Amino acid sequence: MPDIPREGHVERSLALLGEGYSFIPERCRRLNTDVFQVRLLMQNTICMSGEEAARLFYDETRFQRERAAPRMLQKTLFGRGGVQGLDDQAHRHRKSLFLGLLDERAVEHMVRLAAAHWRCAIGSWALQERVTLLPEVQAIMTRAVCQWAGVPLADADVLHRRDQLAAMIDGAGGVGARHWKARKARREAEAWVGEMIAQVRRGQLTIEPTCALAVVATHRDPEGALLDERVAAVELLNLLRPTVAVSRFVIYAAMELLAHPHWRERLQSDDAMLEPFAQEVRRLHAFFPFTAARVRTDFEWRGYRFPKGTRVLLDLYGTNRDPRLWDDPEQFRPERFAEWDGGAFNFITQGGGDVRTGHRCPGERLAIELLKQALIMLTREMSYGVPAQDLQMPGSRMPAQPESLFVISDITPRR
Ligand code: MYR
Repeated sequence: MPDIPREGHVERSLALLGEGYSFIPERCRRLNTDVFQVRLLMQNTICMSGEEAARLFYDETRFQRERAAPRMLQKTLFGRGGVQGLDDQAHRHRKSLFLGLLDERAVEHMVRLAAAHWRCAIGSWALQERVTLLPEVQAIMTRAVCQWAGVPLADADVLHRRDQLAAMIDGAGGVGARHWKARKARREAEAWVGEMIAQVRRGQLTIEPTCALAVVATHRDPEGALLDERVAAVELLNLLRPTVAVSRFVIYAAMELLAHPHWRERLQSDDAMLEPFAQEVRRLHAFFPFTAARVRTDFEWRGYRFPKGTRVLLDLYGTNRDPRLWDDPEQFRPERFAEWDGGAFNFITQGGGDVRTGHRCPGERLAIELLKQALIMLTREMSYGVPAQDLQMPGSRMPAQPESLFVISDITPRR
């Protein structure tokens, strides 16, 4: 049996951090393959890209999530004991907690809350010469998701909590100061929401029993036990943090509106194109570059052997730009979504497969709706200028962001 193509035996973690989003797709192109192996984080690691690779990756008889996430991501982005690292029945049970909380009504509710916070923010931006959009939108999302979740958040604390939630995302792909800031943010945020969970359980915090804070605090595992307080904190943060992460899609959307002014005009009145525009933003800007699993038992795929225990990375970013799946993949063309087949494995910004049973992100619909609503705000409810600034987004920077964080000026509410 041939060996999976390999790029030497030398440790490549620094190359991964240096090359960022292009690390997997560029090697697939160079080695002319959908699968290759490389040494990362001192372990032999299999990297895969493309629709068929995604289909394989989400086959739970072949892959598990336990011990899949690198430690640096556990300490920053994910925490320990959360839904991302569970398998089988334990995963399905925990996942049902998220699916129940993020149903259609919940999405509508969060979008309504976000709209109200957008309107307040636009009013206050009008009084300033310039504002930096990424942290501003992160503040809007922080307010909206905390209100939705029943998490008490005083006005005076909004920026502090926003910065903590944003740091866990920002530091996930960083080393040095960014990484340490993210670890500190996670420790502090877990303590913050952990204390709230304890208060709910002791009956010291009276909240709506259906809100996310109460539901997570009282959730029981399949054996009927309450979640460990720290694990409950990790899961509550799994609702708060990714909602704040949607702010990045908003910034990428603002950049695409700037690059394609005819779309700004079109979205002012064409409701039907909000979703295709949002989807095209998410396709091109999959800011979580890859996701990880481990081989559950030895198996063979395309004549290659996948040994049990090997870490496998699935290329989310490159699959979304695969020329076998997308015409002119580098072009921003929302119309392509009129013809998209809705495939579960060819557009995998937030994972692939079936959201109800597998590891696809349960907040994907929420992300799309929050992004559509942000597009309404940016195109219909305000006008603004974009002063000269450095809008470059180096592909080596994970998660991606424009250098300037997108500054806008001359903001006028239009409602
Ligand atoms: C969330 O779970 O909060 C949403 C996704 C956030 C994505 C953050 C992307 C970080 C880049 C990770 C690079 C990994 C390098 C080893």
